[in-house]
Amino acid sequence: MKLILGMGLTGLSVARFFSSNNIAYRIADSRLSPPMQDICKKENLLSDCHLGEWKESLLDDITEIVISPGIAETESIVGWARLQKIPVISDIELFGRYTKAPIVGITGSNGKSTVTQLLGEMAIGSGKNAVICGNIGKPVMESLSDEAELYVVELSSYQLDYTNNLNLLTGVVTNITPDHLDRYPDYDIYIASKLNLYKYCQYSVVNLNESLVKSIKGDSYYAIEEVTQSCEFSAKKVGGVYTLYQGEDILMTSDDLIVVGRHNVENVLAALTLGQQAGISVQEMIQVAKSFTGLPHRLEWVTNLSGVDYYNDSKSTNAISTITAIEALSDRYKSIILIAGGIAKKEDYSKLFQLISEKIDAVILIGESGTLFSQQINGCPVSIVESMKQAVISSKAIAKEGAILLSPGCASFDMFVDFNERGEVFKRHVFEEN
Ligand code: UMA
Ligand code: ADP
Repeated sequence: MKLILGMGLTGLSVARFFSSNNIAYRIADSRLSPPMQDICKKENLLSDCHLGEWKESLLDDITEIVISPGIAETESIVGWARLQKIPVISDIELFGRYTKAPIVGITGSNGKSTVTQLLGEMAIGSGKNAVICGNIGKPVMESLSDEAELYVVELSSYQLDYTNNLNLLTGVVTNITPDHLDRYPDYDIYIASKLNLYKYCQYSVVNLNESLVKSIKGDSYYAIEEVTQSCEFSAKKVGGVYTLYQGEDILMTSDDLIVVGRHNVENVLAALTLGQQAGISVQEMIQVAKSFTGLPHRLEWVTNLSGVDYYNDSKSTNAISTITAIEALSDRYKSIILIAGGIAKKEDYSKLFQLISEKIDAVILIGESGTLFSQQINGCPVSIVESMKQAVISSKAIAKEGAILLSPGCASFDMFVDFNERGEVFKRHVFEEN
């Protein structure tokens, strides 16, 4: 019998799959009211179910465990399973056993969802029946389809940690910077977790701008500026505009893109390089890249009110993504007001604070990290407010031109359900607080 650990999106998708394929399973969650309990109950998926504190007896008669990515290796149930030598796998490994179409895997500290969505849209635009799934929010076990011609899968390090077997046609680690350090004993283990992706790739795609990745022997490379002969796709910046190349041939410039910033040029190069390995026509990929509007909450342009542009970058949950957002916008605007804060990650924010002092006109802080951040930011006015509404009102009162940027650099759970809600609340107040 199988054991499903976790009754969130992953657990529900695996239970549905086992149930419809007559595979016997037990499902357990260490919370008493897990998020998907009601749906599981309605769909009669709970005939062998345990809620609350883990018990070793959950492992009786179990031959394999499919674990949800949010459950850490340090949980007692994982320890007991290891001692009893019961295999523990991710939904990704399970998915790999049932797929008939090639899989492209995308991981990295930032840019995973953007590259996954863009490549998926490129594949669909070229006429392939492509399925976009994984950590992006659509569990892989709900995405299996006999008609699929390509799976474009976002992979988190948590999912990779419980994956031992997987066949990827191609894959990329977009970049590696400190993140999730509450879950990993140290940064090196997090790095190794990300790089594991390449073990599974038939054709490895490597970003030569990434110092922690570029030593990997790739089959195809991309880079901005650090162009070598081996780079299939590349970009060079002249006078504030990036020109994108395939070999020596010019493909387009950053002015042709709707998404902004160097990081998005990098994301386009990643998608082009993966797409070429997956057999998608470059011309068709370029057409899609030019009309790609990006995902909501990732440096999303919201509106212009009284000459001020508003950007929602709520998905920024670490220092480097806020640094990226500030750098992208400071190419365009002389004045930027930043709304930041939330639950700070276990990482060094000093580079972000330095950049704030150089490029930001004023900072409005929200959330748990407010006081700590305010003590460390120098060189520009800082205020702490109680709510997103207040943050929007305060930023509007200061901004006379330029941009107001929500880019928290922190997790959202102190004030919001998730980054989606944080971004939606921001946008609502932008339009309401006039
Ligand atoms: N649980 C326990 N005990 C624990 C921890 C969790 O029982 O010690 C239970 C919870 O009570 C809950 C279930 O496990 O019922 C939740 O499982 P989960 O946290 O793994 O979340 P899912 O709902 O299954 O969603 C997961 C991903 N979540 C995480 O990795 C934390 C989703 O990524 C992903 O979209 C989804 O699978 C589909 O593949 C979210 C995420 O935040 C968006 N990912 C991280 C990120 O992007 O940085 C990695
Ligand atoms: P992920 O899925 O890895 O979290 P997203 O595409 O959702 O990545 O973007 C998360 C945050 O990182 C957003 O704030 C976004 O603007 C920023 N970002 C996107 N691509 C990159 C990149 N290549 N490098 C650095 N930051 C990026």
